[in-house]
Amino acid sequence: MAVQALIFDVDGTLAETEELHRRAFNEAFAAAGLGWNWSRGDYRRLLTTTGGKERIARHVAEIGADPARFDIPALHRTKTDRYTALVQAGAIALRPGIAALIDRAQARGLRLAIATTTSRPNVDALIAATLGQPAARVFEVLACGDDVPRKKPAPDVYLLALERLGLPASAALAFEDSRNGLRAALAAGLRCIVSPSCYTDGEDFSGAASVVDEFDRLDPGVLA
Ligand code: XBP
Ligand code: MG
Repeated sequence: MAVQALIFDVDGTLAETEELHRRAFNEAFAAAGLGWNWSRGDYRRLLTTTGGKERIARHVAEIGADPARFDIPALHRTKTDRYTALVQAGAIALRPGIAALIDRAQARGLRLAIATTTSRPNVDALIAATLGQPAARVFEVLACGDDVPRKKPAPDVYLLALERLGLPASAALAFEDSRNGLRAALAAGLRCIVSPSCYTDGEDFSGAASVVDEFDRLDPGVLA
């Protein structure tokens, strides 16, 4: 079936956002007086747990602390506020080829969707800061982390995006940066193009329709 919709992951795919997330986590931890500071090495390991709240909970378990001592949702709200402020201050740009790919898709009348583990405010801030318009005006469907019971690598967020598009998986193409994201897309029955990001290079992308260094290196026929 011809491609009718493109479904994009956000973090690491639309933009190299994870360093900014890491900075926002550390600023939230400092503001709470927790003395935690995630290094790049810590974060690469913790990123295999998708979802910021789940990632904090994993850290609490790893340091052997009592989870009851922490208000993780409140800590994550502080982090999200810091992250969106950093994005709104212009700290991030789209990855090479992403804006052109969105333009090409729109010119061809393809429908656009988001399927992400991140929080909705983060998507709104990123698209407003990089494309200068509300995310809901660029993407017909926005399926985000808290919209589904199970985060990636579970297929839930991609299945929700397909349901809201009213399309079968065979009519859409997914774009991802991580093995967890690829697994989620494949489990939803989607073909998936992968471009590794700074925290996912070296992961196993078996099953990807193709793996490219950057999305500006895509075969023009990929939207056929
Ligand atoms: C990547 C994630 C998110 C972000 C942090 O999402 O796993 O958890 O790291 O965002 P994507 P939150 O599916 O877009 O690659 O703190 O809002 O979870
Ligand atoms: Mg990602």
